[in-house]
Amino acid sequence: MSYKNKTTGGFFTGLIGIIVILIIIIIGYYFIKSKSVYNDYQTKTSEETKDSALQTVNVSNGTNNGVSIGTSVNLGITRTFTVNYTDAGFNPNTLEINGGDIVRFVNQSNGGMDVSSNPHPSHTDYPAFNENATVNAGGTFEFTFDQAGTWSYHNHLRPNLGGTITVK
Ligand SMILES: [Cu+2]
Repeated sequence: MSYKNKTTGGFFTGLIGIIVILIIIIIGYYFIKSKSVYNDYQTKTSEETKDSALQTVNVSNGTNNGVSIGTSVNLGITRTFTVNYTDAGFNPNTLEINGGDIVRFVNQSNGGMDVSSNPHPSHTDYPAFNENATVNAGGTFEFTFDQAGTWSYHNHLRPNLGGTITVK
């Protein structure tokens, strides 16, 4: 009697065990599937957010500055360097900057300052950089360096005083 019950019990226990395992597998399958769908959704959503954020930046820069999108992106990291010009010369004498950076030449000398690219007197190395004007003591001249290269310059009024700007 006890032998027969054991056999029956063993059979049903085995069957229930198999059903339980199948249910676990099915639940597990749907759990993993729903998780990957959720991850896809998360990735897609964050990409869309990034896209719209980028568009917002471009549009506002384009509106504010009236310049192309490519240029407006650079404006975010544009730096301004100051070079002081005294009766002793330009300080710092050499400067390394990135394309798009601005250099502000400040005239702290007792005379005029006319920043010009080398060579003197033709100023042909980087004509766009030529100040083509004279600022007196206290005046400033700013230039945005867009062209990569090593640009030497001088004060056209005192050609022996100069410096070099390297644009990466
Ligand atoms: Cu010159």
